[in-house]
Amino acid sequence: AKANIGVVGLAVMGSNLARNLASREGNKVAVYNRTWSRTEEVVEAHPEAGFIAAKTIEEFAQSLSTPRTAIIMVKAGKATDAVIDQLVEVFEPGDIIVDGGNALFTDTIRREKAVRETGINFVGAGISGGEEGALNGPSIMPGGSEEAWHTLGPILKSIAAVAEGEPCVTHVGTDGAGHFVKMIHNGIEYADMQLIAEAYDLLRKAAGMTPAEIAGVFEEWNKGELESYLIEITAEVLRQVDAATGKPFIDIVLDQAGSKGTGVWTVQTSLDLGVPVSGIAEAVFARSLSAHPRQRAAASDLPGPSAPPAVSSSDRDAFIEDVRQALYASKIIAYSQGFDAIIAGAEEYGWDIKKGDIAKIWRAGCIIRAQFLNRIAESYAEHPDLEVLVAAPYFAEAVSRTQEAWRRVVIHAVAAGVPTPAFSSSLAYYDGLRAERLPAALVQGQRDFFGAHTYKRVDRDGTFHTLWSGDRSEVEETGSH
Ligand code: NBP
Repeated sequence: AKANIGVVGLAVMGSNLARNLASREGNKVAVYNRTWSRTEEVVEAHPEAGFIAAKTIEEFAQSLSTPRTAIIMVKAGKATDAVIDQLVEVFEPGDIIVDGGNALFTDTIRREKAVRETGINFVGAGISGGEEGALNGPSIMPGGSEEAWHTLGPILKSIAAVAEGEPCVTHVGTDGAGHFVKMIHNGIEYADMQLIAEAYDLLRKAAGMTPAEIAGVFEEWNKGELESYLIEITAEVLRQVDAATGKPFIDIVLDQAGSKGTGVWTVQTSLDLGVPVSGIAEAVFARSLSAHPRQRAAASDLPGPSAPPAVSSSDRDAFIEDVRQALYASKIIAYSQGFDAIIAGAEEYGWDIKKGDIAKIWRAGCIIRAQFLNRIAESYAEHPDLEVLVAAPYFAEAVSRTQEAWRRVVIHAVAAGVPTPAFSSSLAYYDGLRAERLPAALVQGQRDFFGAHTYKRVDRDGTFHTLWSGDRSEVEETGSH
């Protein structure tokens, strides 16, 4: 019998995804890996999967029923291009090539265009949830054509995570839409992690709590509106004790955060789109700062506040609750900014992205899975043309309820000298967003002064310039401005 689906690339992600596919009723899975010994290893280790193992790419193509459908899970970048080139040689028009790796969405747009010219379908699919998700059910964000989705949809639905009875997969939009949304997911993940880290840092340094005590706080928070996978695992990390030293695990880990680039991509793309994703940017910058040990050593003697405020034991519970509220408010801003980037990307690239559906497919299988996403889905269901997520009734109420605590926490952090870039920048964004007048008017005045960049007036249409080096009278610009 032939296979209805194939997987190319059998490292940890590919082999887990292949096993997930094989475990679902009705699937027969063909597998191929550049290095044959790896294929042998995977096939031998998982006889229950009934894989059809292909030694060559030609054999792989022959083992698939038509339309052939293959998911590529190789290292993003050149390896993906190499595999696509090989598959295009052996596939036929109507077949479907899926890239399930972490591709940059602009690469996906380029690849989709090139592959489409051969009559073969190309689908860039963001797959979230790491190894465990690949094996047991990831959140899947496929782009590509409607035609490809027709064949691919049922297969992806069969392996995706399930949230409240619904599979965590939706056809996000054409060409690179899926990888774009996966990128934003990862950006939001960066912001969420940084915000949680700042909450921890405040409880540790400003309130003097131990990692184990803070673990207890996160466990408590995980029962309320902050309930999420990231809060849950944070409690577990903070509870962990290092076997070798008996110290809290958190204290033996080098405090230099790594990254694989999707956070940077989110920020770079958002800069190009003109979307202020300040929470995500601060999260990326916080990792960058942490990873500069020589600069940090050079600055380590610089002074902090001479009289940092103390949190007395009687104030501790109130402080903890303030931090919880600040975390929730900042989190709302991070997601609001992430959805802004999705809206801007959809407009720029012509994708019809259903925001509520994106929130729904993130409810399970991925790192940012949380109850909270239901509230986002509901907000977009009630108000499909919502200008900005934080202004949706549910979130507006949540921010109104928490913003005083948020301010107290940022003030405390500044006074105590505890860095909270994501808390602080989210609050600044919030205050900027709601401001009736922004000092952007002054910036426009400065730009007009030194560069004759012109300005608009609040009281009438037109484009104006003041003759700053002349008699300072105003002239109206005519023509092509
Ligand atoms: P890797 O990213 O480590 O890639 C290893 C695979 O790529 C092997 O199968 C290797 O074959 C193959 N490969 C390479 Br390298 N160069 C190749 C080439 N020129 N031609 C053909 N095959 C080539 O694997 P991974 O960690 O399983 O990740 C796979 C994808 O999934 C990546 O795009 C990654 O970014 C993404 N990912 C996602 C998540 C997530 O949470 N969503 C987590 C981890 C990874 P070989 O055996 O012959 O060397």
